[in-house]
Amino acid sequence: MTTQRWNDERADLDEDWRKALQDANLAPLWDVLAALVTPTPQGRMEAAAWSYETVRPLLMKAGELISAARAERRVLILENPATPGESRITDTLYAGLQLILPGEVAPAHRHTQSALRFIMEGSGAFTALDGERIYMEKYDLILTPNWVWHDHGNETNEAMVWLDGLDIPLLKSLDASFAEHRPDRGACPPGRADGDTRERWGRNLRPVRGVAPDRTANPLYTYPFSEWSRTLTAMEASDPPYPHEGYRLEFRNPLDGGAVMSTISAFAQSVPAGFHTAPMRSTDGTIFVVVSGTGTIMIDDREFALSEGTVVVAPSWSTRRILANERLILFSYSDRTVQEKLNLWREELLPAD
Ligand code: 1HN
Repeated sequence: MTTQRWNDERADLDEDWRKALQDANLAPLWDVLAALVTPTPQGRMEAAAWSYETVRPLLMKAGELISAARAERRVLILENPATPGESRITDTLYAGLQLILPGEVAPAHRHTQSALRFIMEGSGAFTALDGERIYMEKYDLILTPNWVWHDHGNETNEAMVWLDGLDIPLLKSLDASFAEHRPDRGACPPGRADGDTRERWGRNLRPVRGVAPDRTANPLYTYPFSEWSRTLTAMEASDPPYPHEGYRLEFRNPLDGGAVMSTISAFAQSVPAGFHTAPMRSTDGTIFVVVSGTGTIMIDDREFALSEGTVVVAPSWSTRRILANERLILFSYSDRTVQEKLNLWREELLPAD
């Protein structure tokens, strides 16, 4: 019989050796391997929801307490309840609600984080991208791809609120954050004519000459609700709802047909009144915003009420089902494009129960 030279206890109990490992910045893999390489995603993120009626008065109070100029951006961060203080709603994404009051300017800056804005309230304030003003209407999607100068202004007489979606936690984990501010702390000087990029890129045309052929960064910054909602309506008129999603569209980059930005995918969706979607899950933790309608989303064993302005986060690999009482229109965003580029994205369509 061979002598057993190893036993688990010795590795666990040899305290001097354990201490020497620590001092040398070493650690045994076998202690942690099972937790590192899990058979399925075992993230720490929780499903959560924020109703607009809860958030709005707290945001308006922030409007009394601090100016947009002083705050740089007057935003309440939607924090995943599992990770307070980490400015993340999923492992890779950030969400916040931003308020800009009449007469205010949020000064220009640029950064390597990519941002989207989804307008929740108000009409006619603008975000300027490299000095080009883009006027905002409710439920428009507006992009700020990385390293584009941007400032916001409100020359109307009503408050304007939008959801900011950024890839902040992803860039933090890559440690690839750079940012610059205008020395005068003001807005960018006027650039292209107001709305110019939409005129150029929003009509399914591209110039034959004058744009480098290897350019793939999305030149289109705006996806107005008045247009994207019509595509959903057209689909509803002639196609049956898809069992797992109702009707779902991806906002796309007109140059390559891909995701709107290099790190964030964005979607529009509708679920007809009375429809229950079949359960599904995917590896892209997703943030949903209710545009209109009422219903319920079930995420694993939890249930959240949906009404206009509700924001919900469904973590990676959580099973989700949507029940529409009245026809629901939803906006959503996730890191799906990142996972697809890395050959990591998976989904599972489960049978209706
Ligand atoms: C940012 O640039 C904006 O431009 C909003 O409105 C929120 C959160 C973190 C980092 C940059 C904006 C942000 C942000």
